[in-house]
Amino acid sequence: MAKKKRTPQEQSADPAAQEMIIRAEELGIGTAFTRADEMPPCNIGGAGMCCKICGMGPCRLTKEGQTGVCGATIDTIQARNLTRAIAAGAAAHSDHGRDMAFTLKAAANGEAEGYYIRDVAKLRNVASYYDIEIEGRSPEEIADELADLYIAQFGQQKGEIIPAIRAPEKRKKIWKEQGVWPRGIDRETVEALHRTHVGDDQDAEHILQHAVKTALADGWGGSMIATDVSDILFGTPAPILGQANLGVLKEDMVNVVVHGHEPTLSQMIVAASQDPEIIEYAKKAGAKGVQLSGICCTANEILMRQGIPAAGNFLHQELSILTGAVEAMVVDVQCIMQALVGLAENFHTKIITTSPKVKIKGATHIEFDEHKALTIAKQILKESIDNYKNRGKTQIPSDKEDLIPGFSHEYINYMLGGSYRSSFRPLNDAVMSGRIRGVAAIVGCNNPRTQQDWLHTYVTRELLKQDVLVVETGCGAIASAKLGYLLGEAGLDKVGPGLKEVCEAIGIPPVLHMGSCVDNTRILTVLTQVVEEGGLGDDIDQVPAVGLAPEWMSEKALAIATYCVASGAYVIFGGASPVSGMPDRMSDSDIVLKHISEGWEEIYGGKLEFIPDPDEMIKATLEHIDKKRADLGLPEYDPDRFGESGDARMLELEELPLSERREAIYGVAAD
Ligand code: SF4
Ligand code: MSK
Repeated sequence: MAKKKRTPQEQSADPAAQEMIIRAEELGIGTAFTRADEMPPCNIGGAGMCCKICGMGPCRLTKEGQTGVCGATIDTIQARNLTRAIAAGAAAHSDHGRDMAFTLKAAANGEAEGYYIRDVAKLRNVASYYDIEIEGRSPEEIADELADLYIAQFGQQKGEIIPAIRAPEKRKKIWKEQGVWPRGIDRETVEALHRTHVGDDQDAEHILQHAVKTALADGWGGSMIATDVSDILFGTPAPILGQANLGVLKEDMVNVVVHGHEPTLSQMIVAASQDPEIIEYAKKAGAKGVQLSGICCTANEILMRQGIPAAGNFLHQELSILTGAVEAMVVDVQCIMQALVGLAENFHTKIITTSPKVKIKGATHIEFDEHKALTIAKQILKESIDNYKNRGKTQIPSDKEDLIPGFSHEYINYMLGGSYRSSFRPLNDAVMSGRIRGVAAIVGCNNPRTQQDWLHTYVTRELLKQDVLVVETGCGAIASAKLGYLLGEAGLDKVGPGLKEVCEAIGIPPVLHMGSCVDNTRILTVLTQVVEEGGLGDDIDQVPAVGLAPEWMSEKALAIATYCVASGAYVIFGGASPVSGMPDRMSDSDIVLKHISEGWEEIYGGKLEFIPDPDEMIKATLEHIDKKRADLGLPEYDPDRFGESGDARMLELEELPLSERREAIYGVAAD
């Protein structure tokens, strides 16, 4: 089959990315976009039909009724492959959560340089979930006990992980009945690997039941711990002005790009970059200062708390180096391409690895240690500044957009009712009246096999027109930011009439940026609070809401999807299904596909489907939302009922002569 080379416009919807893809081509440098074109995906492995878990294989099951050397059937192999991917994703999130809990412990005991309990209110709130005594105790005492409790969740052997008590009552009952309430975070991940070893669990549905348990250990365990502790140590996000895209890089400053996921070091680099000693050091090197920016979810962590600009999402990691203006890219864990080191050799950029878990051959390793974090952050910045003199020819795209990130569930609660009446009531009421048709969480990665950002932003745009309120996290949120959907009123001309009224009344953008990919737990919390508020059912599966990941690529995305489904959500992924099989050749290959959709829906009320066509994705989303509305007895969605109130109506009325205004408002002519 001839390889198809796409144009830069086909590879990315983002003009800044297109500019850098052209530059790469001119310089003869390959990127993920060109590598994706040169290497079509393997249609056997891609469809989940290859098993390589033992030395008798790899076994590729491409014929009807064929089994592996050991006799494993296609459904066993697909279930094992999917479960292993979910376990890897859950491990990545949860190990991040574990490190955050250790940092909290160190901060509580004064052993972590530069860290302290920044958000005492969140600490007290979280501690009170678990009946940790808060009255009369210092924040450090409470944090120390909370850290111990959280650290214990990872190695717990029996019982139930404790953060999951925050789920709705009905949901917890389902988990207990199904035996999927995780016992300990590490235990479920280890058991997932054990069960999928050669010669172990060989009943697809039974394997997938454990996949659910492992994913729940992530969503209601490791990830939830990561989000809680990040907020306690660095502050719960609230709206703040930021910017996104490669145009945030500065010609006259030392550009340091932080990339990965963990906020621990990046937060310290933020602090160090504002230190007079570092600014002075940069000036001596001939720069105006240090311009910090982020890629991927490290970007989201510092964007939503300090307003530090995001240079871009997953596929911007190579493109930012192609500007020639990046002195150092500092990486921690997850979603870091090995290609960065080879690419950086064409420029002066230093790739600095910092995690004890991640080294890349050819990169500079400066290991992070939370006990001397500020010292290490300054060392990294000084090395970056020293590299400024080596900068060659640069080309920084001018594209950048303003955005307002920082919609934590705490802030959403507050914004709907203010300090004294904070509640989800106005949101529930807006959904119940039909002003908001439903809610879509559009999350996840970029994938160079699709046009970067296009699928994500197309689905977002079309759902907004249908009065669907959109919440976003991860690289998807940065995609929307780059298109200007996350900026208050700027996006309101693109949304349906009812949603517009709500956004105008509350003063919010129609797309709410809720954080990094580990922060999808904030969406679980919002859904739980919506249920607790009343009027939209008594469990998450009754809420008119859908989760979408149009451009997913990571194993973490599969873990997120699975814990959302087990929490009651309908989740739609774009792109290729990792368990699709080849239906034209294998009639029995859809057992796993059916189980994660119809099977899980029967058990958990949520289902996971892979729908590559964006219009079909939108159709399925709206049908699901409308069905949930009908099941709740809510009025059928009707866009014509709204749009005649709010700011837009006020502006129209102001245009009228005074004599006509009264009639327009009250239907009664002026005397
Ligand atoms: Fe083949 Fe079975 Fe080994 Fe898998 S476990 S590689 S199907 S022999
Ligand atoms: S970084 S997991 S590409 S969202 Fe969280 Fe982005 Fe996906 Fe990585």
